[in-house]
Amino acid sequence: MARNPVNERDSKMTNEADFDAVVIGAGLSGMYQTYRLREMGYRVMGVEASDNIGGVWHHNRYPGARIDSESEVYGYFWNEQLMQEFNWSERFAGQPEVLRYIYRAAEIMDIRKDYLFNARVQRAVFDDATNLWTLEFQQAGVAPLTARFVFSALGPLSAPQLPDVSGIHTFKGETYHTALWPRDPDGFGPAQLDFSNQRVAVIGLGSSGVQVIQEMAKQAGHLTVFLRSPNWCTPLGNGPMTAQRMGHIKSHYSELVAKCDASIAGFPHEFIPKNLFDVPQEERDAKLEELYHGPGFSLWLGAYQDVLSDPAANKYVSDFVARKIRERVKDPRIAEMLTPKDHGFGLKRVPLETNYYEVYNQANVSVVDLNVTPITRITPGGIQTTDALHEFDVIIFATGFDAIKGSWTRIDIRGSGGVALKDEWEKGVKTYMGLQCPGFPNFFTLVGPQNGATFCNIPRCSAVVVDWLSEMMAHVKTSNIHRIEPDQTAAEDWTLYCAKLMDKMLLGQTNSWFTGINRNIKGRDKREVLLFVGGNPKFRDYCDEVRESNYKGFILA
Ligand code: NA7
Repeated sequence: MARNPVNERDSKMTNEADFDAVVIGAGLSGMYQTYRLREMGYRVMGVEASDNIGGVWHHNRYPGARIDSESEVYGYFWNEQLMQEFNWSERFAGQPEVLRYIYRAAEIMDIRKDYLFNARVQRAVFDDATNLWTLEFQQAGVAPLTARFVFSALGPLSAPQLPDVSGIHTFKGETYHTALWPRDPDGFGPAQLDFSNQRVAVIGLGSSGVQVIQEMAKQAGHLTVFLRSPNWCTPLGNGPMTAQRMGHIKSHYSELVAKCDASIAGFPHEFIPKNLFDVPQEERDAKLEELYHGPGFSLWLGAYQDVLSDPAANKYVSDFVARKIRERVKDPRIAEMLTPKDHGFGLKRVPLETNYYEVYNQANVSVVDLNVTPITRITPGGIQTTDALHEFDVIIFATGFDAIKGSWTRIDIRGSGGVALKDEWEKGVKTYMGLQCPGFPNFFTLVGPQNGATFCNIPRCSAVVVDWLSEMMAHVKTSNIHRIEPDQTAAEDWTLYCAKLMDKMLLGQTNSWFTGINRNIKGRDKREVLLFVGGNPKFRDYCDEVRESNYKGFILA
């Protein structure tokens, strides 16, 4: 049952704010934050743009969508009941199963009643006189509300981005964006669409593109892949989750949690504490082979410690994966097209795949190299490139997101003195711990730019953030604090720290959504410091230090 803000407001007329806190977003982070605040006795309300919970798993229902982290480490480690009760059916769960897990988690937290759905925040304005935020919504029927604290759990990958190509609306066939896929009205997955005998185009070769291509190659009459920047993809290693394996996981959860917590990115993979060239060639080649066939991010996050920082070690692994591509793709011309030239292995998000490269050996699959013949426009019949009109029934845009910043900059957020967050971020993102921006009191970003959870297994690492913020909110309650904002210098130092960490990594010198580059958005052609790449343990240590020093760097009043 959704909440009715009008009634809530009427019943709270004597209070200065409608709510103590409002949480924006009903994804995994937002739901947990709402739950924690409610359990602490705060008057909290969750607001969600969509009509249901689940965040990215509610929207990204394209065929083939699944997690790239081991099922058992994707979720709420804090919820013992859920950990012991839920049985995953695959080692890397598909989107419908992840959403089913989220529904069960919501049931356990009894969280739906705390949310107002179909309420997309359009504007959030801070009032210096009262230290309150007013939220206004896009939907005309949703009344504005006021709250002292805003927890924005918007998700770093939730603002879908179409390609900057003219004519999209003139296309007479069907168009889909992977992150806005039609839903099965009665189930957890996608709507039942029939692609057999259809001529299908896919634009985009990120994680979503790779997953949807694998599936469309099975379903479509003919599939044409429009390739601009291929990625280094490695095998997912999926398979059924046996009852025996699930039982073993359940009886060893504490070890698993400890393993994830000790790792850089919250996954059960750890870098080998040796440099690649310090290991004899035969041994390292055997290790790379083993990791390539290992589950999940084994090769990306479990290889030698210098692979993502030393150019020679990185080239060695890139050459290894390039050989794999050549072995798996029969046509050497296509293998060459699918081999990245603009970045080394692991310097952009590594898509995980299942028979992806073999798809290009199928008779019903062809490739258009946009680096040779770019798209000029979309026409009623299909996609026009510089040399031909390619005709289609369906175009799938796997073109990603306005990543990390976009979910926030698409809302008109006005801080102290009416300053717009968007304008501030255009000058350069500056945050303290990726949790607050100077000039935006009482406004928290949960998995936002420069936060420890953003370059991490998000459900695991965002829970760290939620727990920490909740402890801070306990302090707020006992100390009667009305205003929290970061000190300018603390934010400058944090941003500099993030930049220094990023500089040590080769991915900081690579154009990707990790570094704020988006070729479809004007002005997004310069690299930015959007990630904290120091790793989960370092972030947690920093959080502990700040809490123990009475929240140094924050101004509490
Ligand atoms: P990504 O990783 O941002 O991938 C988007 C892809 O779309 C990428 O290959 C882009 O190529 C391509 N793209 C975007 N615009 C165009 C145009 N105009 N023409 C051709 N190709 C284009 O998004 P995903 O949804 O796959 O994944 C995002 C994250 O979600 C993923 O890492 C997981 O964590 C979940 P480009 O690189 O711009 O040349």
